[in-house]
Amino acid sequence: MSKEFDVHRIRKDFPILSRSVNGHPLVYFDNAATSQTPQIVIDAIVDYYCGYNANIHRGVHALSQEATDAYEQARYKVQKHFNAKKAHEIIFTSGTTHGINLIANGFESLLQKGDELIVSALEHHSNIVPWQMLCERTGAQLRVIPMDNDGALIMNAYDELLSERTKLVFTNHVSNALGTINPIEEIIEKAHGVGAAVLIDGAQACPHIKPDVQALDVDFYVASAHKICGPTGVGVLYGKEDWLNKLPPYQGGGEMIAEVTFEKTTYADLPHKFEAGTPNIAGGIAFGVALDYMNAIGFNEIASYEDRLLQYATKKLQEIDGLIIYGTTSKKTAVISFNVGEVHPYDIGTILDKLGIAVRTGHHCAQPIMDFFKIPGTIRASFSFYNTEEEIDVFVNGLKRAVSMLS
Ligand code: C6P
Repeated sequence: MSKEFDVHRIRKDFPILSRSVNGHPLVYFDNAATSQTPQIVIDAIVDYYCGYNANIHRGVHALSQEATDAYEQARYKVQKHFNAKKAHEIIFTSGTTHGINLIANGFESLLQKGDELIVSALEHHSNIVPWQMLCERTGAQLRVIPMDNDGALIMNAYDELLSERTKLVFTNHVSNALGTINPIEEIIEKAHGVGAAVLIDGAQACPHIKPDVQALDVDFYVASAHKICGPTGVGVLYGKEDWLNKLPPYQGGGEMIAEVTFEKTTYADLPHKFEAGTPNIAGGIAFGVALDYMNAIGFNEIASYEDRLLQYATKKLQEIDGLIIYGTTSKKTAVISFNVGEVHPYDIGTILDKLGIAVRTGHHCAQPIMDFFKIPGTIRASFSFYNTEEEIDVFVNGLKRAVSMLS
């Protein structure tokens, strides 16, 4: 039975959506940068600090037990959401960037000169720079899967890059700058064919798609809670148990040890081996609540509603003279990156802001994509399930106004 998608009811869950900006009702189209937070998630954070704020895994007292239970319950929720086989394959991180750096650091001891790592041309800097740093330390080489003019990866070129020298392949599931959904099933299967491991950056996929890490057979999958209606400063690294056992810890400190003497330290079992220090306890608990919230709406319902917004906005934007959309594959999430004639994206973004409309302008931390299209940046409108067609009308009218002022 399909559930009714009532966007006006959903919007009431998000207190921020009723505010004004510069005298206009807020139109928030910067969801790819960070999503807004429903009251139920905000309440989970307040409840923690008001009711059972304590450090976890450490105290015998009641508050510590309650906080530990809630935090570990959140880990089960994340496990279930991503369909990980075991709860200890879920490592809480501070976000996608942290998860990628953790794995890049771990691979240092497994790589040698002449090994190759394959990255896609569609990456956010978070999934480029940590690997470049790793290559500098190990002498491994970074190879790049190119993209075409629609912003899709050229899979024949990927086939040619793969060899027995390939140790690791990493790509995003969805591009933040263009919205392209990458064929990660094929990428993973082919990488495994040459014995390479795969890390998928799910930062932009998880707001729209529910990934099944077992069905994907992916080795590592990373995401950030703040893009999935959760708080900032918390994220998830899923890793297959065998891989996580093979990799060394990332940071040393409290909680990640079994025994410490001045002569030798032994490490805790998973997941604690990768969770040194006091974590973002309220954040982890609230992340679990955010996943509950989104699952109650339903990811199929979210994806099909957002696709409707994408089609509506694309059609409306294409009516504007000189507007070029970057990222035109049929498989994309609700992200539209564009420019209008020679007008600088920043100038358009500034006028839209005066009208209460939030979009992102610039290179979106994906400079190689901008270099490919030979542009300094784009205007990026990214939609969420709580946006409406009426908001798209306001945005398109504002954009027309901005363009006529600037041309
Ligand atoms: N992209 C955007 O506006 P963190 O900052 O660690 O939560 O996420 C980093 C990151 C990694 N990969 C992808 C594909 C991303 O989109 C992001 C974050 C935001 O596009 C902020 S730069």
